[in-house]
Parts: sequence; structure tokens; C-alpha cells
Amino acid sequence: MKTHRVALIPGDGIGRDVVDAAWSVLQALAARSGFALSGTEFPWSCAFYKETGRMMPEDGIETLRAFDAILLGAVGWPAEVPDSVSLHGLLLPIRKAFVQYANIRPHRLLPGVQGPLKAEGFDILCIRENTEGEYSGAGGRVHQGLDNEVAVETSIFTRKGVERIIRFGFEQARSRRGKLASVTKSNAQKYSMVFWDEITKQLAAEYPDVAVTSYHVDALAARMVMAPDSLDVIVASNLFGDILTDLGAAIQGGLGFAASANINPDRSAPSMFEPVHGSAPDIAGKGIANPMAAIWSGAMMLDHLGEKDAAARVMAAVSAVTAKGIGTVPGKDSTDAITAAVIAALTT
Ligand code: GGG
Repeated sequence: MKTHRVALIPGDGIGRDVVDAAWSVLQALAARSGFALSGTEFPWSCAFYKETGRMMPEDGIETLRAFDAILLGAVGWPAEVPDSVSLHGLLLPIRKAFVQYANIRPHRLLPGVQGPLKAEGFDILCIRENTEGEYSGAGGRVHQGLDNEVAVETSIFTRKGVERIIRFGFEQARSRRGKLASVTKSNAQKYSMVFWDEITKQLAAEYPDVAVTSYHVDALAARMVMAPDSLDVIVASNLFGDILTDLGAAIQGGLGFAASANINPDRSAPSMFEPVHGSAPDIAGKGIANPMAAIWSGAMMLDHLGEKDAAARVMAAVSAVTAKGIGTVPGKDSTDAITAAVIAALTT
């Protein structure tokens, strides 16, 4: 029987609750399917940072390389550890080291979930560039604490990085409804974003079957609210993708439903699966975190591992549960109750 080796990083806050939930759903499914999942847990988190001064050990990346996939909960919190430390000490190095350049974030309304808009057919796939751009970590500060203090943060856009993510967007659009929205702010940012627009145009010639439109990010955000049905696949830079997918999450009923996959399309290293949400300190430990985003991320992991039927079964179970109104209203059902309902739905 095939065994998939998964590194589990619950992280901080509700990360623990939602990874436990997703893992029990995946295990329940594996037991009924023809594969096994072995999980190895790593305590890398802000608590780990407080003990060791690092978000993960020096050889953390090499340790993870041995796995088929990574399932991560959330990072950030408690507040003594700056958010920039948790992000730049764990999440971003994993995405960069394993060339997980495509962050795939599906936004659609699950049955029974009431989003804030009347957008019943809402179904957008956001492809976020995940290894460079505005989150490159290049910059510095001088004259700290003085009146003339300066902070500089440089966005890095490479031809290789931009080409591969836009190409990925075209491929996704081709496999869906054939529409691609390429997002920039090239009227204001005249180097990197103009470069992005140029590459979009160049690649468009290779995809005559895909209708591509370049949008400014502000106009695209408005379109997501006013005319969501006009959109199919969105491809955006690291920062713009991060922001637009919180908007997408809101439209799909909240961050509790927003799943994501950090994919290494070449499969030269493990990919990582994580809910879009953060550690949600306000509800941490209360047992009411919505595990749907983590369970959906787990389904994306199964799909990536080649267990396509199993992935579809997880999503069918999730849909059956939300269709009954379970897990659709924040805080109404406990994490455990939602998880148990999804597991029960796997067998029916
Ligand atoms: N689920 C992972 C997590 O904690 N996300 C919070 C966050 O701020 N992520 C930023 C990013 O995805 O780049």
C-alpha cells in the first residue's frame, strides 16, 4: 500500500485545532481507501522561537525535504514575537527553499454558506506568486530612532519568476473557463508592474484559447465585489495576491473557508498546504475554529499526491456537511462537531 509521508506543522493559535481536525479527516479517509498517511509533527512556532530564538532549527528545510508534503496550520502570536519574524522565519523560507512558486487559492461558495454578496455561482481561482515580489525580504533601515530615519523595502520581480507564474495562470485558465485576469498597478509602479504586463502580453500569444485581461489591482478588487461572476482565474503578485485572497475569502463566507496550496509544480521538492487564515488569537483555545479551510487544504494535498478520488470524497463530504448548515455560521458549531460531521459524511 502506498504511504504518503506528511510533515505536520500546527504552528500557533488555532493552527493546532485546525491541523488536528484536518488530519483526523484525512486519516479516516485513508483507512477506507487504498493508501496510508504517516504524519510527523514539528513544533515550529512562535513558542519554539521563544525557547530557541528560531522559528525552526537551522536544518529545518533539510528535515522537511524528506517528506512528500507539508500540512501547516497558522503562524503568528503571541504578540511578543513580531509577525514579521514568524513569517520570515518559517512560512516564507519554506515557500522559497522548495520553489513553491504557485500559491493556489480557490474561492467558491460551499452549499449552505451565505456570503455577503448575492454571488451564488461565485467560483474564482486565485494564483498568487509565492517566492519573490514584494515579500522578497530585501531592504533595510538606517538612522533608526532619529528624525531622518529611513526604511526601504525592495520588490524583486525576475523574468523567470514572473514568466513561470503567469504561465501557470494561463494553464489553470485553460483547464477551467478560459479567462485570465492578470493583476498589476502598472500606472503607478512603472518598472516591476509594467514588466509584469509586458510578460502577460508576450505569453498571451502562446494561449490564443485563453481570454486574458490586465487589470489594476484596485479595479480588480472592485470587480470581485461588483461582478464576481465575470472572473475565472486571477494571477497576481505576492502582495496583491495576499490581499485579494482575503477579499475572496470574505466573499466565500469568511477566512474559515479559504484553503490554499503552495505548489512546487516541478515536484522537485515538497509542496505545502495551509489554510489562508492566521492564528486567530481571539478564538484560540476556545474550540470554535472553523476547520473547513484546513480540511479543504488537506483535500488539495491529497489531489497533489495523486489521490484524486480521495480528494474529491473529502470535498463531497465537506459540501454535504455545509449543505446541512453545519459549520456555516462562525462560532455556532465546535471544531470537534464539524470535524465529526465531515468524518461521518465520508462514510455515507
Ligand atoms: N495559515 C498560515 C498563516 O498563518 N497565514 C498568515 C499570514 O499572514 N500569511 C501570510 C502569507 O500567506 O504570506
